[in-house]
Amino acid sequence: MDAETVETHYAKHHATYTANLNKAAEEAGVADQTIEDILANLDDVVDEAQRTALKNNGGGFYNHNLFFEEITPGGAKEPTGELKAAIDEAFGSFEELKKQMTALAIGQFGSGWAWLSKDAAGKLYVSKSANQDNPISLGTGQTPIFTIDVWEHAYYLKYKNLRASFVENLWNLVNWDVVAKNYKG
Ligand code: MN3
Repeated sequence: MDAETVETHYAKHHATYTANLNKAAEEAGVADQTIEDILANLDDVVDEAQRTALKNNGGGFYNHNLFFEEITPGGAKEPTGELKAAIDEAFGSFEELKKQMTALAIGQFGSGWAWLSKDAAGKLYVSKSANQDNPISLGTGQTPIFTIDVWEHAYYLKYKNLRASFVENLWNLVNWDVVAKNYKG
């Protein structure tokens, strides 16, 4: 991943979502809640414009936190320990997880995300979502532990229209110690 993409994505896009989330949370009276609680309880926000602002900017904040943390340099280059066991149980192998999640990421029509998530029992699932939606705001009962951003701003400066090349390369950047920490979370 090139420096200009990361700089624009983190310091501009992510910063804007964060600022707009803070504003929306103040307006909706939920600024004292965790981001997970805000996204899980969007239905409690009666005002539709406030609810939409929280969903989109709260999702943008949460999703990008996960994304940028998981590509922290260093760490294990592939899943180990309990996480590896859970991946093998759910998908058969790490290669099969990569295959399924890559297909979801490439197949997401328009802007969105691909997800690896866990349920309360630690079982793993893959999914995709549009816009800044995520498994929490969609009410799936799952908690994301790894994600792939397939908005064009995540790859267009370097990869142009080649989303598949970006997704294939992203697997090389993942710090699996961070994902393992998210899994234990
Ligand atoms: Mn993004």
